[in-house]
Amino acid sequence: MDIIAKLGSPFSHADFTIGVATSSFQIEGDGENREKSIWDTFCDTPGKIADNSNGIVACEHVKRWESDLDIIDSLNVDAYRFSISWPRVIRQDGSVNNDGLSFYIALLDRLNEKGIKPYVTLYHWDLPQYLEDEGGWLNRQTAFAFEQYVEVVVKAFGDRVFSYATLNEPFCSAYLGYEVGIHAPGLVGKEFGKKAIHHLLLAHGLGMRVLREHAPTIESGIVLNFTPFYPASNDEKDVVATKLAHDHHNDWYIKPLIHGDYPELIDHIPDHQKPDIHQGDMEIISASIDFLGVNYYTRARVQDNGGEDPYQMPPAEGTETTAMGWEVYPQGLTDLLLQLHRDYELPPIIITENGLASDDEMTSDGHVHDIQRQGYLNTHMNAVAAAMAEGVNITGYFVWSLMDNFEWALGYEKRFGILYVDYDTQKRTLKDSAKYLQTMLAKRKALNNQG
Ligand code: IFM
Repeated sequence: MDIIAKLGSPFSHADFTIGVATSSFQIEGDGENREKSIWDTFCDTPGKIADNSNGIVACEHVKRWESDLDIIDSLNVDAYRFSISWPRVIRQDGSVNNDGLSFYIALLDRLNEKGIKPYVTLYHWDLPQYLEDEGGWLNRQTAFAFEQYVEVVVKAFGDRVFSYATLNEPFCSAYLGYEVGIHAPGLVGKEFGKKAIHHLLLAHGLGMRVLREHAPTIESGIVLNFTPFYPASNDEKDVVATKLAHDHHNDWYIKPLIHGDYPELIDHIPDHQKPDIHQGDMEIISASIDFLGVNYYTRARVQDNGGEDPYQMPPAEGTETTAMGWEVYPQGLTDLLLQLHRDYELPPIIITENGLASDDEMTSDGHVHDIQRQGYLNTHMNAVAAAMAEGVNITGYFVWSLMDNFEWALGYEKRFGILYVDYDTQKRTLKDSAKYLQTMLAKRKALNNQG
């Protein structure tokens, strides 16, 4: 039975928010009318993007936003989560790009007219290149530049926004971008990741201060991605390695926000890898948030590796995987939510991203039968409901993604959308998963109108 339509399921209640999500660089295009971001530079660097593509055109969302919003409306969702492009709003000389702001204001106004709640993310990885030229997230000043940018945006948007997230997945910005280098700006070195994350978290805290001052009635928080880790065997070494992976990849990001300190591990990492923590930083970072956004895709198994890199994560074998090679493991989402609930006293949780990439193809009669995605969404919504039944306070669920888009270092080869995008014509087609969601949400509306 489909979770949304099931009577008594938390997903059937009108006050549980169900939405779809995107981000600026991945869909907007219109690259000529904004400053360059670190992703433009990364795309221009040979060998960084699998299909040598870039975000200059992407899904032409800036051009097509009105028809895109009509499609969102037709899906019967409660909310649309999208991000603001910092380089579209603040120019290199520090002046405000009013055309950029106007684009978002028109989008927000239309969403409100349609009764779709706008969930705005202020930073989804597209740092202005002019800030990277000054050191990017390795430069403490970038956090203060973020604070100023947030003030401009929040004042301009007024009460049009339902929910603000400061950052999306700072793990990816810091670790993938500044430690292993597979994301922009592409730096490699253990000495960078933890310094970058400290400045990102500081930016979050400073951004929260601005939000509290200028948007005190709008719910505000942050979005983190998590991977639940499981030992690859019962061997004590694998169990220890699993805890280490959890500390590095999960706790390093949430503990400072909730407890105001980094995991104990910080005492054991070499000095040159440690973040530069100033007095008062941890108080700023750990100021209260109204919600925690949780992004979940898959789990990982961990094996002790003996050497300098103390653990490794063998690829999934013999289980269902997605086009990303990620294991389909809905139980991991329940386990993760229960673990977070046990380990921290948290504000309400919103599942801000969940979904999968599949090798979708359009049939000759114009359909996209993305069966795996339908199953994935249903089992993962059930996994959320299972955690709620155990007492975890979860108030919403967003599908990643509304439409196929630029999947970062993998370019346009991986399709995460519930809308199929033909990149030659920019035509959007509802995949079967979108129709499935649309029908379920229509039933839900009917159910709630009866009640
Ligand atoms: O496409 C990304 C998104 O930008 C951030 N979260 C994970 C998604 C899938 O990789």
